[in-house]
Amino acid sequence: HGLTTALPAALERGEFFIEYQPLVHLGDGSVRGAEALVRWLHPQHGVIGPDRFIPLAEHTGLIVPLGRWVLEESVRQARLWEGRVLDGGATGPLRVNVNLSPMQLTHPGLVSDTVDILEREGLEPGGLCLEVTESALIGADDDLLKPLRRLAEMGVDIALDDFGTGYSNLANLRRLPVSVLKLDRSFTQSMQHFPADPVDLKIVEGIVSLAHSLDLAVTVEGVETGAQADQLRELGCDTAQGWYYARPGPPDQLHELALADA
Ligand code: G
Ligand code: G
Ligand code: MN
Ligand code: NA
Repeated sequence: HGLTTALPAALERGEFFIEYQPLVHLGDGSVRGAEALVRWLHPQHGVIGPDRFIPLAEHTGLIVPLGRWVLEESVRQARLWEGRVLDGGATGPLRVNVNLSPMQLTHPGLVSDTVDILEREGLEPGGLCLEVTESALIGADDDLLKPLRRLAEMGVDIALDDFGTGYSNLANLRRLPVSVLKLDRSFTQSMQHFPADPVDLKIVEGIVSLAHSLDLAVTVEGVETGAQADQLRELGCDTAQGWYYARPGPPDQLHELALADA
């Protein structure tokens, strides 16, 4: 309908923008990077969230050029943060996480586009993490995994997003070129009540222990309270994201937070 047909012109006119939600190290509270979350500033409807237009862009294939724009913009931003935080005395660079749709995974230009963008902007591959949902990789064959494997070999991190929402085949994790598990928000929400459901605690504990034994880092989403952060830290999670730390916001929010605790 209307929004779908307006998407290509919106991309041409530069109506998309990106907000960044900080990723915080649970051990010491330092800001380590951010997830890039795209929005559409529609001239009539105002700001439209990705849940409303990403499915439309996937349906028409516009997700490929839109995703490439998000990647380019995010990598450029990570490079800008790098200069600002290192000059400001922070201990390390800020990394950027970018979401990939399933259709981008099967697009033949994924690896070369990513390499081109990293080289053009001058960002080390380790400054980028690509998030792929668990459901996109369920039952993935080698052809689908090959580009991700190439990127991982170059040093780009791959995160398994929304982990635990699909019918997780834990044994399958071994063959995926991922280095980060992003535990779905639903696990964090189950820790809202005190005492938390002991079975949920056991499940998270088990996932963390499995992830660490496979050399995967664990990021938790949707952290809204300090009590949740404490609980998740105790369970061994490495990194957290959520309103407790910051809402998604403009790029300057990130280096300001990073420098505030530097
Ligand atoms: O920003 P918000 O929390 O409303 O994001 C909702 C969903 O949109 C998230 O699941 C996120 O993964 C997805 N999303 C946000 N930005 C992008 C993007 O650039 N590409 C893709 N494929 N998904 C995105
Ligand atoms: O990639 P993903 O779909 O997980 O994107 C994160 C989504 O979760 C975004 O829509 C973001 O606005 C939302 N979100 C981020 N932090 C929180 C939080 O602490 N609580 C809740 N309920 N949602 C959050
Ligand atoms: Mn994500
Ligand atoms: Na997610």
